[in-house]
Amino acid sequence: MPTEERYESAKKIYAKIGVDTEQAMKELSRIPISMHCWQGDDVSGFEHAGALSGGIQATGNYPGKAGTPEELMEDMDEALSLIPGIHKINLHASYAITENGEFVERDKLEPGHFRKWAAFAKERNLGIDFNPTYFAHEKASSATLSSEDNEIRSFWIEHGKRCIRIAEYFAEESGIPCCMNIWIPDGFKDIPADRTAPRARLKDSLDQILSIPYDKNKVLVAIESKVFGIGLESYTVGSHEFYMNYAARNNLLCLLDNGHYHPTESVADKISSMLLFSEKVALHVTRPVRWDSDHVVLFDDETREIAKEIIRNGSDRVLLALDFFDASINRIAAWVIGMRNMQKALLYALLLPNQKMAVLQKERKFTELMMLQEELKTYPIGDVWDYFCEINRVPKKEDWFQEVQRYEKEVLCHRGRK
Ligand code: RNT
Ligand code: ZN
Repeated sequence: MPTEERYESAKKIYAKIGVDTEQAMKELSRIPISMHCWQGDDVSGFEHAGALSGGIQATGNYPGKAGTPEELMEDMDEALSLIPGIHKINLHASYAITENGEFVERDKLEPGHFRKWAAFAKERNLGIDFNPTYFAHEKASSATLSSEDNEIRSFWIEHGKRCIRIAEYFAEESGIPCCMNIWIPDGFKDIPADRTAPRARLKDSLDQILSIPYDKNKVLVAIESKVFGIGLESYTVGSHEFYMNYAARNNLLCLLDNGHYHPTESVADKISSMLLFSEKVALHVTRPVRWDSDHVVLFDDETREIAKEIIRNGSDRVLLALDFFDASINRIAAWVIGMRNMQKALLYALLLPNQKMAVLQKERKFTELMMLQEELKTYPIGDVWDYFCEINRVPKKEDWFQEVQRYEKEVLCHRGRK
């Protein structure tokens, strides 16, 4: 049956429970997802100075990894051509594009080093999000913004300030606000003797970074907490409580990464509380398998639950980004699968009779609520999704994979192993 016919039939089925599929698709196409550049090269960046560090790890060595700005941009284009809608790209400071590839220290970075990225985004109508890079650097081997060494701490404070300038430049060039997210790996492998001093130093470092004047409508500063990292299992300076309080006091965005909490904690559950006290919240959607493993985002319960909260609380109040890095499979497919799954989860949430279910809860009709929630799982979302892909002129179902296979054969395989 043609896609349109299947869609028309699905439309009727949803209409029966009071769900408008047209409205759902309209809203879905208005939700930008920030696609992280670092899935394209296993978080390597272009400095070629050191290995990944900071307690995070990309595993696998699937051939064809992007090694240059041109290759990474080409790969991002390939991925974006298979994802419906208009999105944003998410960059790290370690992806600066310098003159002849010369090394520029992180405390010397300037907007000019990101001119090519700004042009790339502008040509494609994409917004840009940005992250200072506080890892994979010799000065990050022990600590960064919480360092007891004043010279090291100043270096990283200066990096943060420079990144605010770059974020502002991105916002000006693209005409779209830039979310600048600060994440640092600082912590201890074993039980600390003093939990307060490093946090006090981090607090002071953030105060200093944020003391520079910048346009708060253009740069939305976010701070990302974590529970632990590899080799940093016992204590993380930038914990959830630290940043939640810092963000509330200083009117910044709290960024919740669903790999950064204890395994049975639900980030979906946190969103409503955050939004009762802040105008907006930022997310890194990932898939933690037993630990903060950063697997590709699936169309699974956790992602759907997060999507429901985004839709129910207002998608314009959530800054949505993905954060995973799988080097064991085709990296472009990883992007496409993760992005499309996030969109499917959002569509799933948009196709729920949310008002009706809230009333059932209010009336404490829990049997009916459970029944309905379960029946809704087998409603024809796939027919709406295929139609959404069709009207957005991207391949439907698994059809996009042929293109990734062609690209792998004709482009990736000629890059050699890096
Ligand atoms: C690390 C954080 C952080 C990074 C990226 C590369 O645990 O999740 O967001 O993944 O900045
Ligand atoms: Zn993250």
